[in-house]
Amino acid sequence: RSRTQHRTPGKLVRNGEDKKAVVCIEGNIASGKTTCLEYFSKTSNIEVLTEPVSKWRNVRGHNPLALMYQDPERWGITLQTYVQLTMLERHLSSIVAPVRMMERSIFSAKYIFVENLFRSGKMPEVDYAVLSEWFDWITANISIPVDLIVYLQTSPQTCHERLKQRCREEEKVIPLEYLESIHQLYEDWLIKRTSVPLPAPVLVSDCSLGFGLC
Ligand code: DCP
Repeated sequence: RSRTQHRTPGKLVRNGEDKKAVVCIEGNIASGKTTCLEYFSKTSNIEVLTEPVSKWRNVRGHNPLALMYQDPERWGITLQTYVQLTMLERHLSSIVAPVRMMERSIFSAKYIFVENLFRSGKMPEVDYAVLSEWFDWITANISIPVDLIVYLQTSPQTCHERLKQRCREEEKVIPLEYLESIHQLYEDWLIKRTSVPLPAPVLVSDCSLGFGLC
């Protein structure tokens, strides 16, 4: 097999001269992740993977993202199962540049979004248990290398303003309280570090006034 073919994350990635770095950009909905990644996509030696949100809006003609916002109790597991699959695909895809920057991760999908649905009473316990079993199996059996987490720390109010401006159809129903819950879970995970394990060191970027590099 050629070098590029057997670039299985967690194997060659860790191998001396061929080591490649994986950076996950994390942050609330509309915190500026896409703007951040667009900046880096113009530089050389960095490959950028944006979130597979277009897939979440159209899987064989269905829109699980919209369904989840309409009725989270019924469709939360549907969306999050698909998110978990598409994020895993991203993590395991061949890395072509010395540095990979990717939007979010399989970790925040579970630790932030699934957790939020469950804690807010919008996901039945059995759905949460099944998703947790899947997540635990994946992370125990598949190497998912992450070298750095960059946390775009933004106030929920700022995210809400940006959300209203960008007007994505599915997201019109998102209230400020939803963004506050997501924010709190991110803070517990990446700042207070009181909740779940950290897969990598964290770099915090204050993005309340916009993305700093612009
Ligand atoms: N989403 C979800 N569950 C996940 C991941 C995302 O319900 N596990 C939802 C939240 C948003 C949509 O998917 O409604 C898109 O997610 P992002 O916030 O990650 O993407 P944005 O485009 O909003 O990011 P940004 O504005 O920071 O670039």
